Order: sequence, then C-alpha cells, then structure tokens
Amino acid sequence: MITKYVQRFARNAVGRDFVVGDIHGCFAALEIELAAIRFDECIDRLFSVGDLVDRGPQSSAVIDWINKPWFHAVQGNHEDMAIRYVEPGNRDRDHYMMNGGAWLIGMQRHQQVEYADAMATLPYAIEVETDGGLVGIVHADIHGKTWADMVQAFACVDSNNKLKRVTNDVLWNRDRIQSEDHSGVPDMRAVVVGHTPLRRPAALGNVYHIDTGGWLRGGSFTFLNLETLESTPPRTRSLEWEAA
Ligand SMILES: [Mn+2]
Repeated sequence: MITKYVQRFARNAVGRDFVVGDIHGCFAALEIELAAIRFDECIDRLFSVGDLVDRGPQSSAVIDWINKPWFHAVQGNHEDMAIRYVEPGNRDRDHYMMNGGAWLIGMQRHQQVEYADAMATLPYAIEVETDGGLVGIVHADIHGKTWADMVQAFACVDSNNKLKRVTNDVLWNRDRIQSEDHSGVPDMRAVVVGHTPLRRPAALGNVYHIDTGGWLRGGSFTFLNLETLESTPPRTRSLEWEAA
C-alpha cells in the first residue's frame, strides 16, 4: 500500500536515474557536479536522500529545487527541523539555529510558512522501479526489519505520536552504520541513504550510504546510478568516516 508518506516512481525508460547525497544548501556546487556527469534535465532524473537545507549558502533555493520536474527528494531530519521550527508555539529556535537554520529564522513569518509548506510536501520514502528490482530511498534508515514493515507502519499512522515513532528511524537512525551491520534490507534490490558523512560512498549489504559531505568541503557529491548501482566516485570496501 502506498501512502502520502511513501512515493513510487516507474522505471525511467528514456534516461538515467541518479541519487545524490545530502546537499545542505550547496545547490551551486551541485549544479557544477551535475554538469560534470552530463546530467540531462530532459530525460534524466535526480533523486535526493534529503537534508536539502541548512549549513550551506543557498538553502533558500530549496523551493526552486522542489519545483524542478526532474528532482525528487525525501525529507531529511533538517527538513523536519525546519518544518517544526515554523509550527506555532515552537521553542526550538536555539536548537535550530545551532543546526544551521539561520537562513529560515531570519525570514518573515509568511515566508517561513511558505518554505515549511513546500518541504512538508516531500515524502519520507521513495521507491523507484529499475530493471533489477525496486530501489528504496530514505534519509537515515528504514523503520522495522523490512521495507514492507516500514510501508505498513506509515499506512497505519493515525496520530503525531505514531508518525514520530516511524520517522525517528527514517530521519535519524544511525544504528546500522555505527554497528557496521551488513544484513541489509531483504525485500528490496537496494536501499539508498545519507545522513552520516563518509569520505567515500560505501555499501553495507544492499544499503548504500552516499552522504560524502559535499557540503563540508564545498562540493564533492556522490551520484549513485539506480540502474547499475555504481557511483561517482566509486564506493570503498570499508567505511571511511568523515571527521565532521
Ligand atoms: Mn541528516
């Protein structure tokens, strides 16, 4: 069952599909790297593991990017923080400021609402059909043991508390990478995540970690081709942690 929290895309029959790691407001650097892989806006699609905003210089371009017909992102924990910051009665100003939210905090109220509404349209999970099977995209990790568990949990969400229980894993969970768990996700061809900066992309079982901290050094993104599961730059066998 597909809910508004989970969005599915049919196979791209005409061009290539890529997933890019965390962007964090570095859209100008991203554009340069897209040109380097000869990204074709007419036929190719770019998926994103989320964390589009905060820390980098062009966070306010996020609405333009959400509106691009070839760009499809899931929410990351930074989108979630931004949306929560704009909710009435929020007292997390200092917390969001510390996490790079100055660009939004400095805006007028009606603009903040416009940005929060745009980010809230993003799903938490994306499924893409490929010749080799279904590939999933979430920001941090799945919720539960299988992708189907997570989709079912999203389908059963009828309160903010239930949603928070699922999104705590989807947006924040680092257990798999911290424990170097190679067990993978059994009911998917692959799952692609960001959230934890690495020097080089890596795979734990069929879970691909592609946040190579392009935003930390001003532009070195990983693009994972969804059909071949090869990436630019290529992945390494062992985890190389980024000193964030
Ligand atoms: Mn994150």
